[in-house]
Amino acid sequence: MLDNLKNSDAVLHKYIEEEMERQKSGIEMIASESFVPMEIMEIQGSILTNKTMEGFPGRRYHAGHEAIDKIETLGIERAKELYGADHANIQPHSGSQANQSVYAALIKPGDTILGMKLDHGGHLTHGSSVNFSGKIYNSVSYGLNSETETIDYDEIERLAKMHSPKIIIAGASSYPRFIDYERISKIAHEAGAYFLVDMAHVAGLVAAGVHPSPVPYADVVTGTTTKTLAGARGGFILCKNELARKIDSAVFPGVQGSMHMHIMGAKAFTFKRAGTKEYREIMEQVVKNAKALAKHLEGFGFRMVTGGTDNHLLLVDLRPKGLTGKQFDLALESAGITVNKNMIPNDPEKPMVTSGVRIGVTAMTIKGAKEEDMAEIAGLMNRVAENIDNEEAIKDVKEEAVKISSRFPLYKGML
Ligand code: DSN
Repeated sequence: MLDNLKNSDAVLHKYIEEEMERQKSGIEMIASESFVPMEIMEIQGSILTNKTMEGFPGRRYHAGHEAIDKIETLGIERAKELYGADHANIQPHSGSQANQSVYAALIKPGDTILGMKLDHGGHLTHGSSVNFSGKIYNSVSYGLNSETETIDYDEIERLAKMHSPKIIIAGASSYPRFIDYERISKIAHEAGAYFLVDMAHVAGLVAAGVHPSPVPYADVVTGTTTKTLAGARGGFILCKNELARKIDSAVFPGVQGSMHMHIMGAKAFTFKRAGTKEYREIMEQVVKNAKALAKHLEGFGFRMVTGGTDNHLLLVDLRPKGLTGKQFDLALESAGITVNKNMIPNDPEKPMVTSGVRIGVTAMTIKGAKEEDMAEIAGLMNRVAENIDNEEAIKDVKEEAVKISSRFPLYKGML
């Protein structure tokens, strides 16, 4: 791998090797990460990267589009079939640009949007004040019920009546439960708002049928092919036929210029793979593993926000263990286990400290980990929590983590 680079840029090659070593030997549990199949790396590293193309199949601005049109059409048709959607746009470079395009298509600067608070599990692009979505639009936010720690649907209804938003957004980056799309859809439509679901985190689970689909209820659904879909690094948009032209022209020329053809090819493959039995079984195992990890961590005295999980991630309250997210995330990293510190609902700590961590199981499940491996990983996490300042103990945990990881080779033949 990377033999040409090794000869022409040894410094960069070394850094990539370092990262490969980390991915090989560590236990990866960042909830937005996964390991892609070799086909994705082949396509993303293919000659498709050489082609510049704008527009849509049949409406192009550059010559030489015959194969490109076929690839984009293939990806669109596969995305539509996988999710049962009327229309798909697979050009967005990321989930954020997909969301930006939806706002550009449906509303005007200054209009009101209603999304989930970032510190309750939402996303930057759902109206955060530090993001374009909170600067260009008038952003109102809903949160979680303080007792159940699940989405406060009554609050969404109250805020929708009070503020008459033009778009209501559902979807989250650190919410471990199913979302009642049907209920929010009713609230949105009664308020005269569009209903946008950003399913980036759960797109793979939805494709596999192990998570409810928002497609029947939402006017527009955005997603990424990156996270649980475990494929190309980019975004996509699904919508009803009547919004198709608005969405397409918001993506191009509204928000983006030329497409990333190597990524688009990889998206076409991602949507095909996500329809297979093999992929469905991996997603089923993802959910089993997340539930198993939650149960074992609870056994060690960690508190699961919402009491557990329905999807690929856990949000863990570390206060019963006397730790902050920052302390635990750093100590776990030293022990070869990668998670991220994360705000929990009504977190007393600052965002750079936090009282929690978010743990995802997609990446390790794709490598082949099962429930019994989750039990071992929970045990290692607890040893780190109990020995937070003990370098020797953390070194011992790292040795165990490397042993677990070595049972699940990253890519056959590459390592
Ligand atoms: N939203 C970020 C995350 O969930 O980690 C990146 O997708």
